[in-house]
Amino acid sequence: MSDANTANERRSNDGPADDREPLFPRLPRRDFVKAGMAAGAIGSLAGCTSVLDRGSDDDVNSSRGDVPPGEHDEYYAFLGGGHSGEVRVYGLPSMRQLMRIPVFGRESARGYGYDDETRTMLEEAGGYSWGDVHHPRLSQTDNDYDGRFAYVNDKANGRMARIDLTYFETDAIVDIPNTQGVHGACARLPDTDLVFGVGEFRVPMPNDGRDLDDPGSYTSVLTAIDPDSWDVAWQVLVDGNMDNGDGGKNGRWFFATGYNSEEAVSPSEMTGSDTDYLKAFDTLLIEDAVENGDYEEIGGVPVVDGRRDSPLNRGDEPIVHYVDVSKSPHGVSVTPDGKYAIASGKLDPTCSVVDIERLDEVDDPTEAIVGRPSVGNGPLHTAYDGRGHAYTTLFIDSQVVKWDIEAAVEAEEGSEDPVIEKIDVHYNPGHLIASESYTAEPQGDWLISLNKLSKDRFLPVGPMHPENDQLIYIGDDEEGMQLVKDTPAYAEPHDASIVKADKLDPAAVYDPADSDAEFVAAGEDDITREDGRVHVRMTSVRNEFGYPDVTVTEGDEVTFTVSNIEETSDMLHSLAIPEYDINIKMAPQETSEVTFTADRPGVYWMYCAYFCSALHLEMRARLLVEPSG
Ligand code: RUQ
Ligand code: CUA
Repeated sequence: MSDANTANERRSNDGPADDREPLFPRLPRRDFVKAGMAAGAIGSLAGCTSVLDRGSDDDVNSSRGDVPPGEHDEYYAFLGGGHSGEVRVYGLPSMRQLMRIPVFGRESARGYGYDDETRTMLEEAGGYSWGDVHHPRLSQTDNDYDGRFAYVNDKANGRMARIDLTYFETDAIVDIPNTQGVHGACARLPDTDLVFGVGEFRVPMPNDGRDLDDPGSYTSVLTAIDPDSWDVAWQVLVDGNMDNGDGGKNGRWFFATGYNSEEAVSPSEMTGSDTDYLKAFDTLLIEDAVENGDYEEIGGVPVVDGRRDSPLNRGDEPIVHYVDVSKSPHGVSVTPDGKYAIASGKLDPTCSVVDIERLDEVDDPTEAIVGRPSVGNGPLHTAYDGRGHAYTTLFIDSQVVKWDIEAAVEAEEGSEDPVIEKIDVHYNPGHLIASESYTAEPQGDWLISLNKLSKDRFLPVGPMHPENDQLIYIGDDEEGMQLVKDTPAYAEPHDASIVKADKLDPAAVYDPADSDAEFVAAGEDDITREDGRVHVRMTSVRNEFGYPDVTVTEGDEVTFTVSNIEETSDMLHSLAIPEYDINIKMAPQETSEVTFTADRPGVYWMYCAYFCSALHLEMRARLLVEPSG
């Protein structure tokens, strides 16, 4: 770790290399140094971040990864959008943003949260207006992507959501009881028969006003969700905070890192201990416990006690193995061959390599740690290329380190020998992801480093900077890692998943049977009125709605069911109703529905908000609300 002197020396090297006026004022160097503060409360680590001596041009290869206009990418990348509450879809290697999928917040271009179906879904999932998406994971069959679903967490409001990859749309959200902050999101593999949400913040159980200031009694839970019904199947109560998670590849193990084994409530107390737990959940034994009735029902779901002193953890078949790993581990990921779970140290420069099979053989779970290489400062997350290499982000050093997994098992604890190479990234990387790293067979060509800070990399846009997702080519072990692209990203991507494009099969138009509402075919437009309820069923097609005028009475409850009867892909329409805060979108063959109370008399132009043809502006109709009485 560099000391303060070094940091000062580097600071004095400030400024452009020549005397020309910079086009844009460079940031004062102290702002760069501040970046290290992002290490959080661990202020003493702040000086470790240096931005000078960075990014030698040798490591840059900007011609690789070109995708000419009109050509398609080889991969999709799904990135968690952080507190924007959405998932972003990029093409790889172009890093072009292809789509945004709103998940936990309303989004008007898609009518998400505006039409009856998605509005009800958001309301039933707690009615929160935002979420914090970190970890998009994709469904797998036989440890390979099957193109069906993506799953994401809401760290803020303790929810998990499912995205249908036929339509690239959120199709289910569950508001998880007994938890605050669901962080890690992942599945039991090989066949995604359970999806997990890793509870982070410890709270009283149940959190109903009891034990307010008795932190010792707070707990966190791991939640298992049925991937089909999207209901909570069971939960396990554990000691300490949890953080990230990953599933083993053989249908049994699930791993979660944790910090705060101290069970404290202030940052300084949370980092007191030199070790924290990696928890290895034996999900089959937990399912047995649920089956045998060894649980308590809390918040409507079965909760199994997995705390260290639980009767279920006595004897030689504990349901949760508490593996002591170095201080406050953050990321954990299972190697493609399913042999090891690797936890990254965060506040310790090592990664812990846990031999999964050994968990059954050892008395002290800590003996299952078979390697502990020293990789650099602030190791956060680890990805794989399928050639036996691990790639770990070094948050404090602003680097990605490539190291050899088996060499780490051979080497002495704390050895730097397994390290093959480091590349500078810009700056302070959180997650990284390699192509299909979460499957049994990663391609080993591309890696994205999701950097928290971009600082000076882009044109300044005010005090809030974009983040920087950097594309790195890792396909050539001789040449080494090559930085290919910087991509500015709106706050704030966390984890990502990269999948071969041909494993997905997105629909070009809707199957009318997949809409909740009944399709309105050409010529079937109709209006029914009954007891102050008006139901308008109408079509939309270039360049008109089924009715040029709809007249209702002030106070009526009005439902518009609108089908887009186009069969041409990419020909969307919407129904926007000004001053009623409505915009619902209809993709080809899709039917959307919106219900509202017409409580303001007057004329309201309903229009299509998608530029669908030369007569798009003319695509409108009047809502006439007659004064009552
Ligand atoms: S986390 S930057 Cu929410 Cu996956 Cu580590
Ligand atoms: Cu339809 Cu514009």
